[in-house]
Amino acid sequence: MNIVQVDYDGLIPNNVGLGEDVRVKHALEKWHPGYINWWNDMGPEGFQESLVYLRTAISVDPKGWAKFDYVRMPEYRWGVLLAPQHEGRKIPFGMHKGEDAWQEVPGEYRAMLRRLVVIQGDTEPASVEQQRYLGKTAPSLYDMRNLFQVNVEEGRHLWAMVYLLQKYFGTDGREEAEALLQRRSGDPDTPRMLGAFNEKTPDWLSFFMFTYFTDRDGKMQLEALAQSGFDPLSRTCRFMLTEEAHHMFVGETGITRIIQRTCEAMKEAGISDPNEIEKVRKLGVIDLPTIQKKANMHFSLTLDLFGNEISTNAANAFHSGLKGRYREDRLKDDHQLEGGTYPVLRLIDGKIQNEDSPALSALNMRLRDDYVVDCNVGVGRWNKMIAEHGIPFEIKLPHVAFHRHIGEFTNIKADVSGNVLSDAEWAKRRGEFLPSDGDKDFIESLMQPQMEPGKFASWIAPPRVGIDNKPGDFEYVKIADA
Ligand code: BYC
Ligand code: FE
Ligand code: FE
Repeated sequence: MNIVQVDYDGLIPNNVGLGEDVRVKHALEKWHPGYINWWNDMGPEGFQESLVYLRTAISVDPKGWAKFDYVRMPEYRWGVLLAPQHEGRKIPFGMHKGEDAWQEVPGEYRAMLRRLVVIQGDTEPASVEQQRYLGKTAPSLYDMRNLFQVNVEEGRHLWAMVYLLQKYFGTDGREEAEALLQRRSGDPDTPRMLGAFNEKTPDWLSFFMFTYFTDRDGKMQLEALAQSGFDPLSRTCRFMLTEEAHHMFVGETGITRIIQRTCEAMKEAGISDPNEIEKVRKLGVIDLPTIQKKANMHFSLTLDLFGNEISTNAANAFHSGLKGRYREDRLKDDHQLEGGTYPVLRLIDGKIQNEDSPALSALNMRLRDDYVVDCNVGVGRWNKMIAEHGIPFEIKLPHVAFHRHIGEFTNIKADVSGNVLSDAEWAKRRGEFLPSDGDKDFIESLMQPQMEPGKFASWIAPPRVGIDNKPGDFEYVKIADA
């Protein structure tokens, strides 16, 4: 292991020896003002002057890498932090398996590698842009702080990718780094690269669904890139994953707390039928069927982020040693997949059925399957919470053919169980599966800010424990007058 020490003296905290790397240091210092401008324009609106109780990465030691303190977000110390290098690391998969991991960009794969880094980098600021208005409707200071924590860390993830571009990709890397600050989520002329990152995150239920489902795609993709034979990419993703865990914690516990509040309110009011939607809504909580519809929406949008089920890009990225499988290092096979097959759900003669496909071409599908398994863990916990309140309702992830815009099922309409519907049936039943205008209006009506320390909006239960073990009435954000 080397360079674990983080240098905190310069403009850019880092453990990559920027002090001695004058070229990259200058390139990043030149990029920095544009980043701050982007943050001020597109980051959390209305709270840039407020003091937020944030964790900042100050080390890459898994046991104690963060410190908590009040910070104004624009003054957050975004740093470049790589997990420690493993001496003698080998490329773990693909045609170069067993060769020394690359410390420089392998020339023949330069374009492919740059594309992966740029796509990863693009999602990070996109999510900040999507979430920029949510501070104004935060259900508590605790939740507001968590939102801002996620936002500054996504900002740091952008730094992580920009470092790779500036250090390893010369002029075109510099241009890509610039372009990452120019694209805007949802902009018709200069949109972000992947579909889900151009959608709106209009309310806090969406925010928690996004951090549960979409940040989890982040986890899966980062896990796959952490296996990369290009060692700097592997190391940067490994460290990003330690931050990512908190994002999914925010999502999972956020939904749990919403469900808890709904169930408690139903019980107090003596309502046991989850379909008594109007009665439940009168209690100022979100009915379970609406939570299900939001889950359907965010799950299906996120599945699109895995790309096509059958993908030559994915095969090439694996074959050349750039992007591995989920936890490649724990899998027991030849790590080359030349002859193997993998079952892929496809649309064959209008029917959804499994077909064995060459394993290399099916890697997007495989990662997506691993993702669905991971998603179901939290769903199980939500259902346990519902069952404990004696309410007959289960949250279920919709079928993977439901509401898709990328891949095999783009051109069909399926219901949440995977039955193919005619366009007319779909149009009639859409509101059963996805939030209707009425549902959206109702949720919006609940989005009243609660900014008193220790208080929570009507529709969400307090967390079990505070951040950094702070007491319930801790002032996580000291709101500055606008
Ligand atoms: N939207 O061969 P295919 C995160 C394009 S999230 C638009 O199947 P591939 C985060 C595709 O680009 C993780 N276009 O694609 C979460 C290709 O276009 P070209 C982000 C799409 O490459 C929350 C064409 O369709 N990281 O970190 O196998 C908050 C053919 O497709 C989409 C990564 O994704 C789409 N959804 O798979 C903050 C890792 N899907 O090149 C952050 C890096 C496909 O032919 N990315 N297309 O013009 C990759 O590994 C892959 O690019 C993808 C796509 C998995 C995304
Ligand atoms: Fe991220
Ligand atoms: Fe994240």
